[in-house]
Amino acid sequence: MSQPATPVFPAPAGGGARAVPRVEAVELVRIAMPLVAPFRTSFGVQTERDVLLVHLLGDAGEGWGECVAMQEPGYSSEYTEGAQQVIEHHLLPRILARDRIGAAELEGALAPVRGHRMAKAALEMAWLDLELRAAGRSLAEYLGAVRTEVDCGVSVGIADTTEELLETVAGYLDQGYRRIKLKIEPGLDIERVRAVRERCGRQVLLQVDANAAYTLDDADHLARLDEFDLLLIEQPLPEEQLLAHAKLARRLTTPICLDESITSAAVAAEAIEMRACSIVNIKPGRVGGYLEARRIHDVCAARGVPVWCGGMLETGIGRAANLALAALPDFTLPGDTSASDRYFRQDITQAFVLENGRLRVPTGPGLGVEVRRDVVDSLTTRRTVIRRDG
Ligand code: NPQ
Ligand code: MG
Repeated sequence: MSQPATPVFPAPAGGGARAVPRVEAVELVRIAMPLVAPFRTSFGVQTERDVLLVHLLGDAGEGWGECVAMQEPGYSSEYTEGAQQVIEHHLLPRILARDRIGAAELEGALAPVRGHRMAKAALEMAWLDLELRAAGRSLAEYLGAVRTEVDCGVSVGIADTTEELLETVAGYLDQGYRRIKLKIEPGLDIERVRAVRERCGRQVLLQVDANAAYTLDDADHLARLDEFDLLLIEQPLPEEQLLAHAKLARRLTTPICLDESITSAAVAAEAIEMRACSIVNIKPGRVGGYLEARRIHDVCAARGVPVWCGGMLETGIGRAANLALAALPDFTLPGDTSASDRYFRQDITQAFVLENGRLRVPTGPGLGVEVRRDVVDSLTTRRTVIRRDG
C-alpha cells in the first residue's frame, strides 16, 4: 500500500533511460552553528549545533543535504563524526562505483550497510535536491504535498526554574506558535506541566517529550499527567521497548507518540498493530530519508494514525525539506518545524519566518532554498572533498 519510490527521471515510454545527473565530486562540510540559547533535554544540554553538510557537484548542477546526527550519541546511537566516517568509507564508495544513480535507487545500493540511517538520509536529501533541481521540480510536489503552508509548534527545553519556563512559553505563544512541546525528565515533569497548563489555559495545544527517560515502573507517576489534557506524551520509554510502550498505553489516557522507536515503515506498522503508540513523530533523518518517511506516512494514514514532523535543529536545508514532507495529507498535527530564529541567529539559507503560526512550504526546484556559501564558509570547521576515482 505504500507508494513506490518513483524515479525523478522516469524512463520514457519509447525506451532508453533518461539521464539522471552524474555526480563528479562530493564535498563534506562540517559547520558549527551557535544556538540562540542552550537546549536542555533529558539526555543533555546543547549550546552549539555540529552539522555535517553534503554538497554534490554534478554535471547538471549541485545538490545539498544535511545530516541530523548530533555531536554526541545521546538521542540515538548515531553521531556526527561516525556519520561522516560511514559516508566516506562505506556509503559513498558504493554509490560512486555506479556511473549515474537516481535518488530512488540509493536505498538498494546502500542496503548492504546496516543501520546508519541518518548518514544515508543525508545522502538521499542531497541526491533528491540535485535531481529535482535538474528536473525543475520541487520536493513538495514530488512527495505529494497537499498544503502550501504548515502549522508550526515549538519544542521547549528543560528550564532551570518554573518561572523561567513560563516566560519562555509565553514568548513563543506571543510569536504565534500553534502548539507547545515541553521536554520533561523524572522530577521535572508533573509540576512543570501543571504550571504551564494553569498559566496558558486549556485551549493551548500542549504535549511533552521524555526522550526515553522513564521505565515501565514509572507508569503510575506518568498517569498523573493525564489530568492536564495533553495532546500526547512522546517517547516515554527506551527505543527498543515497543511492548513496554503497549503496556504503558493501557495505563494512561494521554496518547503515546513514538519518536526514537520508529526507525522504519515496518517498525511503524508493528508498533501500531501492537498498540504501542497511537500517534507517530516522523523524522526523515531517523528513518533513512524522505522516501522511507513518506512510506511511514502512508502506513500511518492507512491505519488512521495521525503523524507530525519532528525536528533535529536543522539548518535551512533540512528545515526546507521537512516543510515539504509536512505538507502531506496525514500530517494533521503541528510539528517541530519551527522558524529559523528558534535556534539560530544566522541561518545558512534564507531564514524561515513564522507567519500567523505557519511556515510556507518552499516551491522552488529541489529543496527550494539557496545556500549562502559565505555564511557556510564562515562557520566551517572541516572540509573534505571526495572525487570520483580518488
Ligand atoms: C526530539 N528534537 O524530538 C528532538 C531531540 C533533539 C526539537 O525536540 C541538537 C541537535 C540538540 C539535535 C536536542 C526536538 C538536539 C537535537 C534534542 C535533537 O526528541
Ligand atoms: Mg522526540
